[in-house]
Amino acid sequence: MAKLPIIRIASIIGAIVLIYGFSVLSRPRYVYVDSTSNKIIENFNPQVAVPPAQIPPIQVGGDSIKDNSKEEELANAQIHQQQPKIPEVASNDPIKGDDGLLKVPADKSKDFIGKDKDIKATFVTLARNSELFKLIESIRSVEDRFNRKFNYDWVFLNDEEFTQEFKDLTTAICSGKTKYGKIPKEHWSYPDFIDMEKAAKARADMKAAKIIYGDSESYRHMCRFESGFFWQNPLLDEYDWYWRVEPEIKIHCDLDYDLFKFMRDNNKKYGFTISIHEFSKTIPTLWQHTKDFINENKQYLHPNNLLDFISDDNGETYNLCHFWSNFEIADLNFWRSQAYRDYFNYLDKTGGFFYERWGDAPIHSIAAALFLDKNEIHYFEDVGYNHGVYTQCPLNAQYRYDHKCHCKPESDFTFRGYSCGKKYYQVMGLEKPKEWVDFQ
Ligand SMILES: Nc1nc2c(ncn2[C@@H]2O[C@H](COP(=O)(O)OP(=O)(O)O)[C@@H](O)[C@H]2O)c(=O)[nH]1
Ligand SMILES: [Mg+2]
Repeated sequence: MAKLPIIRIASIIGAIVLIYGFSVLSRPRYVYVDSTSNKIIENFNPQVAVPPAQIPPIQVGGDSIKDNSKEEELANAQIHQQQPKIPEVASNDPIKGDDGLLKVPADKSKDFIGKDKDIKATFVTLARNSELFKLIESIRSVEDRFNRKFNYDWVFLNDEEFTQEFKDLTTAICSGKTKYGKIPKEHWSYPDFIDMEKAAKARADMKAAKIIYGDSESYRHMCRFESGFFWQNPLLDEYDWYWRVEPEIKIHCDLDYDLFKFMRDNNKKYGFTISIHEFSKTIPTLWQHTKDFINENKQYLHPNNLLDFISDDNGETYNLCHFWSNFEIADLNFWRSQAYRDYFNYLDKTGGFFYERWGDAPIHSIAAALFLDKNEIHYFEDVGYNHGVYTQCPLNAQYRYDHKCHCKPESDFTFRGYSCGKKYYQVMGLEKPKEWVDFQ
């Protein structure tokens, strides 16, 4: 009679042992490959090796300017707490400390260098509320590849009020301070000297001619704003440098150095990633007006200018080459200069933003090419950048591996027909990357 409970207990214990054994055997096995050495780390335990970060909750909403100096302080404290003694080692072997945990190899320490406090720089984005989710991906890309290491501020501008959702989400994702500005009416409307009928007719004609954005009024306000007013916005007053970011852009490679510091230390004033030809039908009279302006203001033409990049006949005609302005890293003080102010005001008075469809890219580029020393212009060949159908992808394979680029070299536009990359290399006397012949 006593046998039955014993058998019952034994079979329950047996079942428990079986279930436990099965669960141990069926547990997922982690295979950890150290990203620096590419070696498999035996017996890696992710729960021990990667302590979860104690991220303080981010307060969003409320003020249109986020003051996250406290967050910066906390983040710095965490970084130093988590990476207290980064061992200086030359070997590629995975490093284990006394506690047996993996340590960050020495060359990774540059991930935490932080920004130079003397550099007054910000990102700047003009966007509509409706573009929030396309923009978020762009910001994520810029933050992951660059700004999480530097925490520069971000200024957002819009011709309408930003929604709370826009402010909350962008503030949550940006590592620096975020600021939001509504563009004043006088920066985004028709000036009183514009003949509205003439402008409407121009739009109708350009629509009939199937010119891209030919009938758009908002696109024209946008181009005029980006040419003459974004740098006048009070939110940018405290900065010397900006990096322009638009929705639907990607950064393809890790940027392990401070691009703003590079600009400052190397005396650069305008940086770009892609150059391209403009649609001539959008700017029929822009070059003539530019020549007229220069004739009246010869003092602004820099003796060591880059005219040969934008003209093949020493200034007689414009060859349509320009820097693609959806990516720009530049010195705000260049746009604030008398030369550029006078040039913009001169162009604006002609009405060409509305009677034609002048883009801010050719205007910025012509000004940079004529008023700057050509050595003050910098081609960022190492960024890896995409907007729409055009991509810059570093052609050197070792560079791409070292910087974890995720672009296909076949997609690189730099040396293709419609690009102005070849022209730029030639005019600057630069040596093209040796791989270029395979990607033209
Ligand atoms: N707030 C606002 N931003 C605009 C407007 N039109 C264009 N933009 C922004 O201006 C930039 C260029 O516009 P986009 O449509 O991308 O022009 P594309 O790149 O030349 O095709 C982007 O950052 C847009 O978000 C507008 O009407 N209002
Ligand atoms: Mg765009």
